[in-house]
Amino acid sequence: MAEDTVLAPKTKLKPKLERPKLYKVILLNDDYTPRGFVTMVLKAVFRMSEETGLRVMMTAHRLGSCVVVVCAKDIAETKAKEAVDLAKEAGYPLMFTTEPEE
Ligand code: TYC
Repeated sequence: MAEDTVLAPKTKLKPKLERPKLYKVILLNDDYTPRGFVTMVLKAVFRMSEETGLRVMMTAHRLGSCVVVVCAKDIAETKAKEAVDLAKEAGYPLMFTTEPEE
């Protein structure tokens, strides 16, 4: 091997792929949206059972907010919009927000 041959490192450095950030969809309490409507939206948009929907709705009602689901950003934003749009159509101020998980 010639003395001026440059040897390439044997191991290739794999670029580490960052894990995509997960987002929380958060249900916010308000004084106007009927409990039954909130539960219906949770069942329709987030595929919750009656029991889970009731529990999540009552948690937001008592504490002010409740995490509904944790998922990829685009899914979180789409679901939150679907849920808010259903409420708007029905004339209720029900709000869902999204935020990145720590
Ligand atoms: N607080 C509402 C009421 O008493 C019901 C409600 C629960 C609204 C949860 C929003 O995220 C909510 N009619």
